Amino acid sequence: MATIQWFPGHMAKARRHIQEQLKLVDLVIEISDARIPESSRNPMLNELVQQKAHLLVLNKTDLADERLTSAWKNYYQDNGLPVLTTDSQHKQPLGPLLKIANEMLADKLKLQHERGIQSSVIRAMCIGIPNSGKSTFLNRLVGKNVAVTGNRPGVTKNQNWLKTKQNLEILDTPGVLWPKFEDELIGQKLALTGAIKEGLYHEDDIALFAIHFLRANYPNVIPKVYGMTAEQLKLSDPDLLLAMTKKYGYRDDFDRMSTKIILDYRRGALGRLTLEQPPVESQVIRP
Ligand SMILES: Nc1nc2c(ncn2[C@@H]2O[C@H](COP(=O)(O)OP(=O)(O)O)[C@@H](O)[C@H]2O)c(=O)[nH]1
Ligand SMILES: [Mg+2]
Repeated sequence: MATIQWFPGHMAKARRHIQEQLKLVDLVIEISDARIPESSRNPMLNELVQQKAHLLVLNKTDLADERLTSAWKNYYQDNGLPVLTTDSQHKQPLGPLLKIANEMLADKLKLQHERGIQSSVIRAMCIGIPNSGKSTFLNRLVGKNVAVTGNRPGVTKNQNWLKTKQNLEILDTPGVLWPKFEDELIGQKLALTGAIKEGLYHEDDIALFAIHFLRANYPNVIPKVYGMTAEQLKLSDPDLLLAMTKKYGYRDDFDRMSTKIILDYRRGALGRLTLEQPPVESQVIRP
């Protein structure tokens, strides 16, 4: 589905680039989309990051199901991956990020201190698939504080650091990695959330996926948002899409209706809907 975006050559290049950047940082901040926490992660990232401190940011929580966001957080943390949940479009994540980062790197910072190194700067980089919110997150972290510092000794040329108000510096260019596009269902979730470029999927396929998902998981949405009747809800997914198209006065232009459904989902007009769930044991509510 989205294979066109990532030729093997592009992937190898992205990988090499990130390997170079990784040498410069103490902490890797992986950004994924809280609506599809697992599907919006790069399949190779764990292997690339290896022994570096690695934090997962579940971003766009304003659009995700709160209960499932905390379930996903439990799930990753139970598996040894620290998690920060945020909505970087509206919230300032610097405070919570610093707290976690300083905890994660406590040993290293203590060692530096013992060696008489006064500055306890943490160097970090953001990595994620396209559209997960890397730029938004970075902007929010550094705000107007974009005091870019150029080439440090031993630092790759043209690699600039963004300073935050505290002891955190971040590479100005986030690492972009490809999503897990080989699985059709994952591709559909990526397309619905906007991680795949327009033109690389058919709107009607994605709308049908959305309709199917909504009926199975959030059955009130279609009747409530689109005013479909109990009788119409007995139709098959494609026939329901046609009925919705007619109701909106789009005649037989189901592509137009499909685009509407997709955009409605993306802007949160269908509610806060997460498209995938962690294993059930992570879904137990914890204090
Ligand atoms: N609702 C919401 N939208 C977000 C959030 N973070 C980013 N976005 C939006 O998601 C889209 C992609 O964000 P961007 O930062 O460009 O992603 P990048 O490709 O990873 O750099 C933009 O339209 C952002 O406004 C968030 O936390 N909540
Ligand atoms: Mg960006």
